[in-house]
Amino acid sequence: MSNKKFVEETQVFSKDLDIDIVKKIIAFSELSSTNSKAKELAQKDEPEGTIILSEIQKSGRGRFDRVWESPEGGLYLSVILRPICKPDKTTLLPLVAALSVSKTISSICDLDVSIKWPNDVLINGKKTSGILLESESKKDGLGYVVLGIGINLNTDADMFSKDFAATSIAYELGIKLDYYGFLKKLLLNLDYCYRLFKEEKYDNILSEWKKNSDTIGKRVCINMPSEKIEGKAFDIDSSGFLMIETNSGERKTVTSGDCFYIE
Ligand code: BT5
Repeated sequence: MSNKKFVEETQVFSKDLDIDIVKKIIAFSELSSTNSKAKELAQKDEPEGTIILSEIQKSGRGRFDRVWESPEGGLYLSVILRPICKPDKTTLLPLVAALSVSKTISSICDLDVSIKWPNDVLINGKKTSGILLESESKKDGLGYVVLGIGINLNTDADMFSKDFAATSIAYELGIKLDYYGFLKKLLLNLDYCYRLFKEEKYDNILSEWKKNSDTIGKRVCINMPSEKIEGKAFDIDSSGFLMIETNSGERKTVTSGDCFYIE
């Protein structure tokens, strides 16, 4: 797929798509970042359900302003959401996205798929997908959330730099997958998981997340900008934060950071 063809094919794909969460898909052959474009549009009152899709990204972003490598073959999208919920519940939205990705991959193959807290989706222990949530709240509480999802779908494994353990679904499976077939399944899962969120079925989200994750029960090291915590991950709380029992038996709740398994 390249350039104009991608935009046209996406228009054809989205024409008869009947999925609640998808109000409109705006496709680009190239963007700096789908999250940046989605934020720009959200600030101009673009409604919930607008999805920005790009064939490649020139400056894809991860958390803490890190780079998300976004070559051809990957799936890069950002969804504009305007959730009506208590602000402290928006921390569950990255889990909603990771759960949707994990369910989608698991539904099409028999690979070892797992979510590593907070929202990395791994295949055979290597990172295949990442989630970036960016939001703006207003005094009246009605802001926006941009949920960015990057998935290494058909990306050639040699496209990634060697500094981190990445893989793609196609590499692990040994075959390339139909881009739009996968996208449709992903949007259906996102629709299902976001509906749970809108219906305040937070416990269902948390329990499904736990079923799809292998972090709980593991010994972990969490790197945060100002400190490092080591211990056993024993649960996630109602906000999706990781609960850890440190080596000295102290219980701590971690809101964000990078998680490494140490066993
Ligand atoms: C993430 O950040 O994992 C969030 C990535 C979100 C990307 C999507 S794509 C659509 C939307 N538009 C954007 O601009 N972003 C979102 P984080 O947990 O900080 O992980 C970043 C780290 O993952 C990097 O520092 C690398 O170590 C590694 N990495 C970078 N590119 C990767 C890739 N394609 N596959 C696997 N790992 C990667």
